[in-house]
Amino acid sequence: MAQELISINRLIAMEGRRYPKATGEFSALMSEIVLTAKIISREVNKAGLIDITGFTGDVNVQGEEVRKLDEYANDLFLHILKYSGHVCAMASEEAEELIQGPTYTNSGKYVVLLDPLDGSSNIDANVSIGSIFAIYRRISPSGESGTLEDFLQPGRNLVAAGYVIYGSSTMMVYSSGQGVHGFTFDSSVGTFALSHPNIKLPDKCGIYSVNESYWTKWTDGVRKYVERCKGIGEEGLEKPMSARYIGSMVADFHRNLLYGGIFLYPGTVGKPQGKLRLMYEANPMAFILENAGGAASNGLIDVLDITPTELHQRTPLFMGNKEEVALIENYIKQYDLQEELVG
Ligand code: P6P
Repeated sequence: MAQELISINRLIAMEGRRYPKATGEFSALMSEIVLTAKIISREVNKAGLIDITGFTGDVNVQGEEVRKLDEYANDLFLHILKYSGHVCAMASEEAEELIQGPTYTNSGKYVVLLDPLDGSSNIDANVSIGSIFAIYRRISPSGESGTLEDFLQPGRNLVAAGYVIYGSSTMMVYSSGQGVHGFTFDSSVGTFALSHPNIKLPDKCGIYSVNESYWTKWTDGVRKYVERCKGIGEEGLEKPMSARYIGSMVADFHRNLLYGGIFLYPGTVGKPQGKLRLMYEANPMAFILENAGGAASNGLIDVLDITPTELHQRTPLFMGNKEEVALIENYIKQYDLQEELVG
């Protein structure tokens, strides 16, 4: 008998039935995100064939040159979600300010934060890239526009988070706090089919992912930990970990989630908060990891416990196997007295 095809929409509906008061609005919101992912997947997969790669000539809030595909992905996410009626406001890596919808969307129960196309510097090299989303329940009164306070919630409050990886196949990995599930896009039927139910981070951590070109700018604690991974010094592992770094966080994260590994983007002497953004990169990935049995830290505390103060704030990020994250925190406590270097 053919294996039962469980679509992401069906799994989300199944999860929703566990909540007697569920109105179906969350499921409908997720359907809009799924639709957006399908369209972006189509465009990413033909990007080399049409003039949609390369730069637009614009610069985003991060001061990064915007590529045509990430502008396309941003515009599409915002357009589809803006008019869905389920979202009272949105935030995006590509936009300085909050994005509000038309008045009728002021009754939307949720807010969504987006990294519409993470790793976009890799687009022209045909390297896997991804979209990241994070969903909070609004805290401002229904009927009014969404506010900044709706967004500046600790990651612990997330209702759901997920990412889409546009690679050899397109996958969506998602959690609403009831496990982590992976869906592979089957273009022949136009649906994301459940392919990786209830993903759990493997116990063995055989991979470390970090851009070692920043070695000289790290703190001593971070260097000591990476030396351990490389099998260097008294505390070096007898069997060093494998070094794997794609430079596209969604791709590095996805590989480590399935194979077991530790991802580091530390702060540096010049940039103690590092590069990655808390609200729409670190928090959603931390939420997924904790639901898969892993951990994510800024070097001092769990990422999900950070109280946000700014929409685009950055954070040092150490995420993967719990034991490895705890070890990094211990190295930082032991060697790095200057707390400002670790966020
Ligand atoms: P670096 C891509 O630009 C990104 O935001 C993440 O996807 C990735 O992990 C990181 O930056 C790579 O940064 O400094 O190592 O090139």
